[in-house]
Amino acid sequence: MLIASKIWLFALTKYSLTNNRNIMETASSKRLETLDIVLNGLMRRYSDRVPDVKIIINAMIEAGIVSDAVDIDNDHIAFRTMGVPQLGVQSFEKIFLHYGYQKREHYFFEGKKLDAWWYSPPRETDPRIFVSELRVGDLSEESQRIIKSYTDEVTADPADSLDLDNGLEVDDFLHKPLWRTPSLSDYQTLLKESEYAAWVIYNRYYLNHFTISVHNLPDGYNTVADFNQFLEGIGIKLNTSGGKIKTSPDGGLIQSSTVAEMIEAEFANNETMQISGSYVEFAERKVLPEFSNLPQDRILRKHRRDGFEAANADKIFESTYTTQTLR
Ligand code: OOG
Ligand code: NI
Repeated sequence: MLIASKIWLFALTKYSLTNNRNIMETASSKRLETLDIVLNGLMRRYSDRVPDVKIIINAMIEAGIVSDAVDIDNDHIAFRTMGVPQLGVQSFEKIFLHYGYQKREHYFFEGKKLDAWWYSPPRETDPRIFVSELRVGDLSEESQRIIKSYTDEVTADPADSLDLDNGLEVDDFLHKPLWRTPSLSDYQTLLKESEYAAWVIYNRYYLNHFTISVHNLPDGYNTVADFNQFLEGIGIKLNTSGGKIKTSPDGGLIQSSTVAEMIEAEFANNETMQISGSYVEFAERKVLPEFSNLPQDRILRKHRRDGFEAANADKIFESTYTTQTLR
């Protein structure tokens, strides 16, 4: 009797463990499906807004570098946020943490008054995410007053009332205004002190850039130096801040980016102006020294230099700055 009930208990435990695992697997695959909806929504609107995206992808297909856009590895995507208590990274990250992203290193940009973090993805095929935040409290009284006059319209952390399991709701949230349409004069005042502040007050959570991994492309295109040549050959204007090629001190992360495209911005009272929109980035991640003996066809993402580099990033931010766009 005792033995029989023990067997029963064993069977029952085994059954419920398997069952729990199934439930957990279903929950996480549901979240990944939602993540796909969110990422696809971001990429769709971004490529509509940034003509360079289609120009580059079409030229890559035409040159036989890839046979389809889906063959391009998206190294990372980036967002910008306003560092006020109810918004900023602490709010924004809730979305992607929910889908299984993990928060990694912090970076500090003293001159630009920014903090940033990067997030590693749940799957090898998903882009890393780089999210930065303006240190609003470090700006002048006037800029703080302008920014808060907009961000104070958001009275509670909007991520808390989002249904993160509803991909379309999240997609909508990422592309809807969080505050009233800014006035042109507020935009211009912010622009004088912080180009980043001006960018976020108008562009909000629009995707700031996506990044083509060049190291997996065929020979002749698989370094940033070579890929830059290809880009300039098709008429793409590259960010020159700190030089067209930005290399991390360890030599493992090499980056370049386009200069942001101008968009026709509609400000309050029907005033319009050409302002910076988004841009495209290119990254080459070298195989780490400890994996240098691996054959080429066995090299995965985890064998390459990961993360970001503050000194590279500092210059890449300037892809939307007037020092580059008006050059
Ligand atoms: C982000 C700039 C930094 C990188 O890969 O280091 C960056 C931005 O412009 O918001 O993208
Ligand atoms: Ni980037």
